[in-house]
Amino acid sequence: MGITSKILGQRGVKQAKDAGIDPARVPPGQYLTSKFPVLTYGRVPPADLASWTLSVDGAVANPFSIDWEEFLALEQRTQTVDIHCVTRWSKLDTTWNGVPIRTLLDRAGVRPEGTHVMAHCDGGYTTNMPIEVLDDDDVMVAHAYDGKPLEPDHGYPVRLLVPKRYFWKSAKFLRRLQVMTADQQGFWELNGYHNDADPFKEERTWF
Ligand SMILES: Nc1nc2c(c(=O)[nH]1)N[C@H]1C(S)=C(S)[C@@H](COP(=O)(O)O)O[C@H]1N2
Ligand SMILES: [Mo]
Repeated sequence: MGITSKILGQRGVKQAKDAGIDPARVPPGQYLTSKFPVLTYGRVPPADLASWTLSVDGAVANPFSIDWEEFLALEQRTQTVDIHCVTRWSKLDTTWNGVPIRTLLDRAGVRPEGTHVMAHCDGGYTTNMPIEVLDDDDVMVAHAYDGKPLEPDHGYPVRLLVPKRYFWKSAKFLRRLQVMTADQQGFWELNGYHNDADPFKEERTWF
């Protein structure tokens, strides 16, 4: 852990203690914020629900593509989770509505050789993760935050939500999940961010 992390890590822990929150919820080097900072590379892509589709393809038995109505007709869930950005802010108890990832993965039927996933977004952003990171209880494709549709800046109409990883893995403007038979790196992973991105292991960058 670097010196910056030591200082900032203490800040987050102190904030948690002062607020009566379990400091173990704050990963090393993070501070707590009640704001919701925006981090988008490039412009927010325009969204058109009439032509929008979400696809799951690649190493799956039943590749599919669903439109907005079909997406909303799937099993929905509400969950409250902590999120952690590599730029050092963490936000506790954020509440999201969306479709559990397992509903989508079960429908697609991931084949045994499917080991990794690339998330593709409107605007060209990508991010990768092992299938077992995606295939988790708390991962969802979210369309609402705090009971309201996602704001354009935060990924409207849908974003991936992967709470156990730094927030760059939570792809905004999500359009496609490509199941792959080997790992490939996404946008920030190619540009120096850590492939695994576990905030509690402080996997920020690979250099
Ligand atoms: N499509 C897309 N998704 C993205 C990004 C992006 O630039 N484009 N930025 C990532 C990064 S680096 C972070 S920290 C979070 C920020 O999400 P927020 O703007 O809702 O806080 O989105 C992630 N998902
Ligand atoms: Mo980020």
